[in-house]
Amino acid sequence: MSIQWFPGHMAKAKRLLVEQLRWVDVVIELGDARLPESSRNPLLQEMLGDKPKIVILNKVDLADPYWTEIWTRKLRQSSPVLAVSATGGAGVGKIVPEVERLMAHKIEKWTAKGIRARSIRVMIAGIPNCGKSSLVNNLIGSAKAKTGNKPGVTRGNQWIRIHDRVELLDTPGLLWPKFEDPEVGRKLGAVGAIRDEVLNLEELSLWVLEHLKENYPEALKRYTEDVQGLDLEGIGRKRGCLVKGGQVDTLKAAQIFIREFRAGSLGKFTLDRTPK
Ligand SMILES: Nc1nc2c(ncn2[C@@H]2O[C@H](COP(=O)(O)OP(=O)(O)OP(=O)(O)O)[C@@H](O)[C@H]2O)c(=O)[nH]1
Ligand SMILES: [Mg+2]
Repeated sequence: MSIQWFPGHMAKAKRLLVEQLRWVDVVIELGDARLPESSRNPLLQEMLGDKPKIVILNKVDLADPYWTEIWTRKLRQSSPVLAVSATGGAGVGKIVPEVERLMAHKIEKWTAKGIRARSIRVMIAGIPNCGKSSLVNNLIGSAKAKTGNKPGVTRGNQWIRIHDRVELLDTPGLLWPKFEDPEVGRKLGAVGAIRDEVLNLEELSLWVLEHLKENYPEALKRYTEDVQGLDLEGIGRKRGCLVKGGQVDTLKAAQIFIREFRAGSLGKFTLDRTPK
């Protein structure tokens, strides 16, 4: 599957991010809890250098709780980690206290120098569609930042005050130009970080289907009792994607299957397994 995933607006997003970084005290690196490893942008790690950082895994409501626990423990070895649901609200209350904890030392220094403490500036960065704008909205308690169920919704950078001492910068989602491991591209496609228009949805569905057969076979029982024999035809039949002559429209079946997978209607899944 060859994917054009680094369009012009993303190169611009990267430039903007680098420019803004010098005004920023803390970076929230937002990932997708279904991909605790593959949703972390290596480009971003490079750009951040030693800037204080909190890793937040969003969409925990869609991820397998067993793996969320394992991954948060693992990631916590290198930085503070929180697992949240930006739309459901779980864990979001821990974010501002964690930012304040990270900044306590710097604020003390400001005070010692007689500098009036200014707001803490927090940048929120991550792959497209991982819920950055939703998280901003949850933190301010209103729908100020535009969100949408597809990648590439936020285009410009936007500062928003979320607390009397904290300002947040919402940024456009950023991918990196080359996936060293093709599996990472498929995983990002599966969770909706790459525009569907550039994906081969049938191929992607088959890959997701294999992953579920292997790791979450129970989830596929809704389509058939013969889970291991399930294919797009079977899903299409169950979902009524028939064309003239009783043939199955496998593209339609793939679209429905991917939509159900992403929405969590099939269950809670984590695609990144054993931490390397
Ligand atoms: N189930 C679930 N859905 C979420 C959560 N957070 C965000 N979403 C959904 O994910 C989609 C993307 O959310 P956005 O907030 O627009 O994501 P973004 O990271 O700002 O996306 P870009 O601006 O395109 O990079 C929307 O449909 C949200 O409703 C969550 O915690 N759980
Ligand atoms: Mg956004």
